[in-house]
Amino acid sequence: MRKPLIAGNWKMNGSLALLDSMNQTLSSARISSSVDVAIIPPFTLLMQAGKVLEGSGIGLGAQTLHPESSGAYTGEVSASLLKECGVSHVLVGHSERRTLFNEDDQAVLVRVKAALDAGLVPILCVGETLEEREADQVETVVLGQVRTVMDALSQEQCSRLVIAYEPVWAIGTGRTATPEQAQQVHAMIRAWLSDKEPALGEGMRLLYGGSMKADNAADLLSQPDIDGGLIGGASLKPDDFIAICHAAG
Ligand code: 3PY
Repeated sequence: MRKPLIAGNWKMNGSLALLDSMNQTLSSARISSSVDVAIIPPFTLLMQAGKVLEGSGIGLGAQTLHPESSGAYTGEVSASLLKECGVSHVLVGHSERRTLFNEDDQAVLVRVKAALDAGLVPILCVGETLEEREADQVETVVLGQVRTVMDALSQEQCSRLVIAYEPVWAIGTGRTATPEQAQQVHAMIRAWLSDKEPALGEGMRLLYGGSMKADNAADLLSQPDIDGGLIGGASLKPDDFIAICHAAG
């Protein structure tokens, strides 16, 4: 059985005040122990988040990392610096990083490797644009993104990854994939993983991301190959985020 993971990607949003209210809401929410929960705030909140969440069982994620462990990379943050804040997870290859910051598959791969080397759990984000979907290229694009990373890793490394399928056309647009559309792509990714190694297909958590909200979470999460969610806007509203966590468990 795969334990669902609900992770809230705050993007360039949030504040110390939101961190406090999220922490209070999460700690009084009685979230089932059968669900893993993580919040992914901006870099500047990580140190404080690490302190506030210590011992709570809530995971802490970062939104990206630099592949080198240290050096003259003004403005960048390495895996070891993230770990000092108490970070356990890191997003890699979010579509906003791929498009706005020109991170191609190779840039994604080196970041996944750096995260794994440091003992962080990379959440590898993959997904197609609307044009690619309309041109019938979902399989080529999504499996291409998965393959570039997975084929360059050992089986043990692959087993430490989480994959998030986030159709680009559903990110920040309010449009959501239907449960059937999402399930279809998740099943395709899982079939590819199983083909590579049955235990990988069986064990890997595949999250859905792209406008998952309190009112559509239950339907998406009830799909057999959807093992959680990477939540955008709704993760900034403590009550909505908790409702999604409850829907997962
Ligand atoms: C969204 O739902 O908008 C996301 O990008 C989650 O990462």
